[in-house]
Amino acid sequence: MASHSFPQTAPMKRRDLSVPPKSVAVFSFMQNVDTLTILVMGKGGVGKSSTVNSILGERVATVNAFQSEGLRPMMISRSRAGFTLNIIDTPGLVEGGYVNEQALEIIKKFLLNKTIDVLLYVDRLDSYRVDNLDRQVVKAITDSFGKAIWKRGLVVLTHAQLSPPDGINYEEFFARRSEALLRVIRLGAKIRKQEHQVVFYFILLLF
Ligand SMILES: Nc1nc2c(ncn2[C@@H]2O[C@H](COP(=O)(O)OP(=O)(O)OP(=O)(O)O)[C@@H](O)[C@H]2O)c(=O)[nH]1
Ligand SMILES: [Mg+2]
Repeated sequence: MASHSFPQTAPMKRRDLSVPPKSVAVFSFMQNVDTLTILVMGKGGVGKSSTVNSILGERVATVNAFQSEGLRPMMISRSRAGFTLNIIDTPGLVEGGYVNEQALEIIKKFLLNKTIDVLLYVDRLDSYRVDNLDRQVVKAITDSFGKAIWKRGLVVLTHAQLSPPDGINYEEFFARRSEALLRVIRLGAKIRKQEHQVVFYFILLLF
């Protein structure tokens, strides 16, 4: 499949919280394609499977509040009107404070012979810090799949219905959190600032 260039997507404003998750148009910028394969990755428990379910509007991926959901990636395919959407849910890349190399290896094997059109990198909006582990996760993804994967990258922020702390308003909290995440992605993937428009925002609204 040919590569696609994505227009910059503006972060949603607070008032858009009423938009039901299913109606978030992930694919509106894709034209003249009959298949789209989305890879969903991120740390453990950040809401990857919930994101998959939310995009499809079905409960296909197992969501678990209290434990990780095993190491098997899962591809779900849906076809309609000649268009096929494949979404690959993957195990968490960080468990117990470490990058899970075994999970990465399993994902790599699973992706052999598959073309990835979009990487959804999932993290929580309601976290206040980024740390070295975030950088290591991004580095691990980059080392495994190549820097070019980030050209197809969208950052998904879950747990988006929060009240920011310390009197910070929602827009500012969103801007600071997403800038911190983008910085760590740039660092981990060794993307120069001038190149950084290869990473686009996409906010997923759940609950
Ligand atoms: N409030 C809230 N809860 C969420 C959101 N997204 C996920 N959750 C909850 O967070 C928990 C973990 O979600 P999962 O979708 O299983 O996370 P995951 O990244 O797939 O987890 P692993 O596969 O174990 O790495 C579940 O209890 C979800 O219901 C969100 O946007 N808001
Ligand atoms: Mg999961």
